[in-house]
Amino acid sequence: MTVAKRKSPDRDECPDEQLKAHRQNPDLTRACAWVAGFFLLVTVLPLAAADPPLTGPATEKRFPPLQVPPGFKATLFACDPLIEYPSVIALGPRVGSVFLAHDYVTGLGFDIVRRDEVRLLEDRDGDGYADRSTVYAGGFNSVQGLAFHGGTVFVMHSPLLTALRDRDGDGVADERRDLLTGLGLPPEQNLQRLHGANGVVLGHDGWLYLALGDHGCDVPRPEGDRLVLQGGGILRCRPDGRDLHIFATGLRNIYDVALDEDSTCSSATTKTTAATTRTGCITVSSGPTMAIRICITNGRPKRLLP
Ligand SMILES: [Ca+2]
Ligand SMILES: [Ca+2]
Repeated sequence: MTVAKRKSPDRDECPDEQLKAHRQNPDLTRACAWVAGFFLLVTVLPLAAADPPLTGPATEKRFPPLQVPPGFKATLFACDPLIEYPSVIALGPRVGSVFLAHDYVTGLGFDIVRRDEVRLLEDRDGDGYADRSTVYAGGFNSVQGLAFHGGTVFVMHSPLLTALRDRDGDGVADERRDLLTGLGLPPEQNLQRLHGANGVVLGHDGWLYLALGDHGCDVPRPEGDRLVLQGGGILRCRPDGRDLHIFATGLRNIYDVALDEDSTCSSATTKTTAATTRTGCITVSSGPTMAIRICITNGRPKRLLP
């Protein structure tokens, strides 16, 4: 049984015709080849330029490596153009996702030319590098505190504490409520945009802990009265803004707050004298023996005194 080979027009016919044409007019053939090559380059180069990932092993070479303790590894999860002017981050709704604030209000100078955004940053293919950045919500003052818990994103942006939710799961907030106002000063009255409302964290006890710089607060409480604090401190309220009260004072100008397993708050502060400005840590213990322990060093916490 013989099988007839299928004749390929590309391999058998075209070369003969091309050879014939080349013999008749070699200059024209060479010109056509150059034109074809040029269009091939024009077609391929933009595709190649658009393909490289926005963040990945290659982009890490743009930044000096971090020095980390033995057993740790630091990688660059995201950089520009995925993110710009990042001020705070919080864990996101899925593995490999974080919420992040773009602080244009502080990052672009004294004039407010653009309001802040909360973005959802995602590593969708699981390679350890972010590959998508989308606007979750916009129109904020200088965002300096962010927390995600139970489907709600809490945003601290003086003078507001705002709660966001994405009810339909499309990655964009569709519900927004200002829970509190009067935390620090609005950006129009505070050109440096510091010393106001900053860190927010949801405690293991169900309370929201709010860090406040030394601009203090004057908050109309949902219950109908006001909470006034002169100076910095840590406030506490329910996740819907009710029951706001002062958790700790005497902390001067703190920035951010963190909790350990015993709901002991830690924060950072500065102490300025005529000669120096020093930064250190504060711990605030709650409960029946509530105590404030302050230890200010040159950036290195010492053993805290009772
Ligand atoms: Ca990725
Ligand atoms: Ca939505």
